[in-house]
Amino acid sequence: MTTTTSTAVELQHFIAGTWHDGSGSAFSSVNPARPSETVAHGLQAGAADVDHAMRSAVAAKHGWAHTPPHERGAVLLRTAAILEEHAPAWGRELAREEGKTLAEGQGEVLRAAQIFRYYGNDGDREAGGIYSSPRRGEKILVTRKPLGVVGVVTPFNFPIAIPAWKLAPALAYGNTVVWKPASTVPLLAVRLAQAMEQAGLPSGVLSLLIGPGPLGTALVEHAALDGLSFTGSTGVGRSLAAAAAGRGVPIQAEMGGKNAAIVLADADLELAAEQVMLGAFRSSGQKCTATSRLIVADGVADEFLTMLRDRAEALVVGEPTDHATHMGPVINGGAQASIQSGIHRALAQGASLLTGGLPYTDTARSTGYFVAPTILELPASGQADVWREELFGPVLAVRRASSAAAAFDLANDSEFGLSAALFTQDLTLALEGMEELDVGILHVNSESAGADPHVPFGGVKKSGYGPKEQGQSAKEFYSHTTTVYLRGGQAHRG
Ligand code: UN1
Repeated sequence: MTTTTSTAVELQHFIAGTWHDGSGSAFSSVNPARPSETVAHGLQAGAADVDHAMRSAVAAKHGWAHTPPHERGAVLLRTAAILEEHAPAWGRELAREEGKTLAEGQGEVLRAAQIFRYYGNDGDREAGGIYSSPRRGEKILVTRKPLGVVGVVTPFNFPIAIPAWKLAPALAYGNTVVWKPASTVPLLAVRLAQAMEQAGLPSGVLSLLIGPGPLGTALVEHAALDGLSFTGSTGVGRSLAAAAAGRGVPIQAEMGGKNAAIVLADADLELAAEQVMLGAFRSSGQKCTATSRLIVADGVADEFLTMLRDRAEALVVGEPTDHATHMGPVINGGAQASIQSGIHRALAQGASLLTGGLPYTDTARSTGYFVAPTILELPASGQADVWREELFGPVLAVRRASSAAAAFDLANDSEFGLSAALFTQDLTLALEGMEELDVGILHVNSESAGADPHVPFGGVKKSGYGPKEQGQSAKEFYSHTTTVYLRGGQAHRG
């Protein structure tokens, strides 16, 4: 469905097994490193397209739910192979459209393939349970069935991996899907839908609609929707959750984080410095799991902050598709402005700037949406919005702690509880951290970001709403149980 003009790709929407122009207004995505360069353009999907997609998902629902799980899995496995084959090219497109580095872009396409492979094989694993009954001649079975039509709303920062970890389980467990990706990164969404089309996904099982936020609202308000999975900002997640709750639709919403790295006095500082850098600055800090707070033990703070500053200053920031680059731009001008204003506010509230903070002045970077890797040390007390609010950019806020217990308290000083990274070589302190830190994901001696398809992913406190993602949690969200009391059809003899 796509034709490449000079550089820009023409976008269409995938509905009922074919590619259509949208019924909405014109839009385009741009390269955030060189915003004058259009990556893809087309017409947005509109409300009529949502209805068309939902009707096609309803029409396909029975057939897909009754397709043997092994056959559904085979489509996912073929998708994985197509993603692997195209990882070099699509990873480059991802870097061009989203701004993460080439290595991260290509790695992300391969990660999507890995997720499809995991769920592609899940039909061959257990599909329920069998229990004994307190009554003679009876067994109790717990079977699983799909929810039906599931809406999927995904953010810009992982244009193919986050869609993969929603679409793959939704489809593996027999749901049909209507998917709305972030309109800032439509091209990779198109690539993923093309891969599934080529893998033989039956018509109507997946629809892709590209458009602005209100499309997500139209989805959640559609009478045929049976479930919704969302990843994105806290504000949008809460409003979709409220709308879904009002209609009795189950929702899974993965939202904000203000994730801390805690470096205790006994930590291996080289290891910690390397991992904190990755956590804070990879993908320009645009991960819900990124490290945006650092809590460092008093005794090692000066030494550690010097190590960190030197490393941050050695990062190569620039063109994402250049192999030497460590960090690219942020997604758009709005994000750049809001991150810069968060930095200014922190300085006005008494933070001291360890490195970064200022806009780039060279021609190449000042025309793109670049933000310098920034480290801010905060005063011991007082108001500091940067300690609480997610900036979603390459900004690390630092506080010092006088003891491990004080460090854990500081880490918990957040309405969010997605992930944390704890650096220590002391097993007792690691165990204490496991007990004390209120997070959904804890990394001991590794960076705060990262996820694997076979284990639960998601936060506690206000980071998430509804069931977590991945592993067993995905099965629990994307299917429901039917408890079957099973007896034979004849009078019980003995
Ligand atoms: C990761 O840490 O590699 O939106 C993945 C996000 C998360 C995914 C993080 N849902 O950043």
